[in-house]
Amino acid sequence: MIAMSIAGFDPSGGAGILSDIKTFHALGVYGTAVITVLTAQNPRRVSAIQPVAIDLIKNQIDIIMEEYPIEHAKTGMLYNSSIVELVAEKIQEYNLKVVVDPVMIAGCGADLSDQGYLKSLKKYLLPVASIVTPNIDEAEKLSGYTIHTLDDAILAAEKIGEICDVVVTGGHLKGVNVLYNGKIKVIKGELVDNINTHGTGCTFSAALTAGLANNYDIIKCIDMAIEFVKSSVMSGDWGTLNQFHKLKFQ
Ligand code: PXL
Repeated sequence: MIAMSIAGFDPSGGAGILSDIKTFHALGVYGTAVITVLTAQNPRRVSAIQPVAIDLIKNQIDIIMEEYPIEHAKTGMLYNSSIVELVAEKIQEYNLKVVVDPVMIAGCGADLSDQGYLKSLKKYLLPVASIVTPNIDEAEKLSGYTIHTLDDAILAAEKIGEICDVVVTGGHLKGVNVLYNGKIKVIKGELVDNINTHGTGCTFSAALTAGLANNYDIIKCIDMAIEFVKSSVMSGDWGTLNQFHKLKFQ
């Protein structure tokens, strides 16, 4: 199995493309990596963001697709509307099945997107996505609804589901995840009392992508992603995730 992550670089290794590749690797999927943005950060703060030139992002995708039979990809931090539009075009050009992690704000509170990003995400990327994986804050922004309760999350999932399938992830909703893929399914997770949560969104969406690359059905993929994130948080060190644990799809 092989997959592609199109995402930003977090040198701490907890989030972004390093986290995606570690997750693919732990789940037996060969990971290729297209870097969209360089950042300088640790789990406590982000000190710099430098988008990669559009032509270089385009080149990375094209040269990988020239050689590898990739059908499944995930997107992470895309930062601005030009990158979102390019990635949406490439997804269509190569007919990729894509999990979109609609990264907006880092766990430490830093803004990870530029003006116009949210609008482009809804207009160009979600319509070509297989599934989008917002947390509660991102689901509020994508749906325009405020979310306090499970019922609110269900309404938001239905609203986002007008564009593409969606799983609203439950880190901020007592661990409950809400899938909408034509109908609602509430999938229970469990919150772990631990500080190693930097990059849980990236890890969840990468694990989901690994499951889809293995052709598992969406419910099994979500169950596996929930379990993988839980064990990643539990085995984390350095305030970030540590994926040197053995959890395989079976
Ligand atoms: O967790 C969201 C995220 C995604 N991608 C990159 C990040 C972060 C959070 O810090 O740095 C590159």
